[in-house]
Amino acid sequence: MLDKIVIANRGEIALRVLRACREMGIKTVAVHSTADTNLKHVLLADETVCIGPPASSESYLDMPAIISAAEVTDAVAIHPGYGFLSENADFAERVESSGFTFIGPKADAIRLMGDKVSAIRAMKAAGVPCVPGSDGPLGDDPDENLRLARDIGYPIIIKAAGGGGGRGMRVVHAEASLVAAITVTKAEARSAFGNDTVYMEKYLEKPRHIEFQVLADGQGNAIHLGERDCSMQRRHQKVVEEAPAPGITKEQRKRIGERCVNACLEIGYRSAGTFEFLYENGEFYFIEMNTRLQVEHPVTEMITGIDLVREQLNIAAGEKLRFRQEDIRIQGHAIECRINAEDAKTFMPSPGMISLVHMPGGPGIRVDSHIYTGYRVPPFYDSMIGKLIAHGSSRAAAFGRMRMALTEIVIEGIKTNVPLHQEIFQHAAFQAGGTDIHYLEKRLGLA
Ligand code: MV4
Repeated sequence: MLDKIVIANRGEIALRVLRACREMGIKTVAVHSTADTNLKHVLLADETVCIGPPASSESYLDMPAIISAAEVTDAVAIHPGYGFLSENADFAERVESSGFTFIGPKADAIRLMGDKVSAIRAMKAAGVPCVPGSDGPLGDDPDENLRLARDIGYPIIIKAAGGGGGRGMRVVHAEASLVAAITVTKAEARSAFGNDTVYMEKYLEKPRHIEFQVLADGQGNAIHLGERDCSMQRRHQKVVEEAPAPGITKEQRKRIGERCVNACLEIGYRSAGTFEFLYENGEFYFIEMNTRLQVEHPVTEMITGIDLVREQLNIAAGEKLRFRQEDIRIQGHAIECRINAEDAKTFMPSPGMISLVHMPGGPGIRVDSHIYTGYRVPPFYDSMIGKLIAHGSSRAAAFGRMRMALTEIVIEGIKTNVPLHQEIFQHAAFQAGGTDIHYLEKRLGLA
């Protein structure tokens, strides 16, 4: 097993990784900015290294500083968490060429999936269903692009190959605006990603966002752990996630899950990963793959009983996958609320001193959070301060527990989005299940 690892992240996910390490007897090094000396995992870690000033670009994104921290502490591996450097292929490469293990996929898999055109090409070749589209970069010939869009049928969407997660996209409803839309999206992509490659897809108007969790050991073994529904989102930020996805049958899960597993084997994937799909009219369409652990991984852990971080660490230590597909059983239903330090109505960030915390508990309740009474939420980073997760034998049971937990939770001194969650869990359409990606923004009067 790994002897000592660097946790190259902050907040709740750094604490989540530290807890898995402690349970497994792995020593931990917390690297942190000068604004983060009071983070819970920094206080708990075996060793700490301050890697720079508050700005992420000078700390959590500083590759040499993080690799140096691994060197001076004699760590053997680096866990990137999510965000920051977690999907940076150059970082993964530099970590491994410096003699450390990157707790994630190989750099070439990150690179393949980071370019959305190459990702779709690889997935299509592996038999994963994709959105009808250009099957490659758009060329410069306007007539050819017009012909392509006409064949696909309007509305279509232009996406940047270097984009993803909602950046660098433009919907086109009619032929008259196609050529200009391509020009503008290309220009934006060039300045945002340094890559003006764009591609075209059929625009799905009312899809759900359903993603499949996979685990692979890079030694010829891969499994899927079912799907999550992440449709409850605002401006590409997920608000509530659940697993399994309402209404998805065992047969659909098996069919799509097997495609994802096959794709992992085809590309030699290693570690945890997520295949993102749009789901509309009973069909799944692959859009992107995330080559990291995700924020919402706990809902999958709750319904499968598998600790995804533990498995990432085992795989990074060179062990073979400890489960076969037939070992995976989905038990009940889990929901997660992302708790943010922000105004519940305006969504303005609300950093500052937390004067009081009482976290809910009881059967089926899990809290993944680094906050404590007296903790000061710094203004420099993402506003997510924790996740509240409820598990139950059925979706209704999980909802009941979440509603209970949302009445019990106390966070004082800063504003949080708890009131928003309390409201969402009263929505009849959400209770019925299967609301699409536009539901929340419409309900909030934002769309
Ligand atoms: C789409 C789409 C409709 N049709 N692609 C946005 C984030 C990025 N991961 C892909 N996105 C979308 N791609 C086609 N062909 C609608 C979205 C989309 C979306 C997707 C998932 C979750 C939230 C979303 C919010 C707006 C648009």
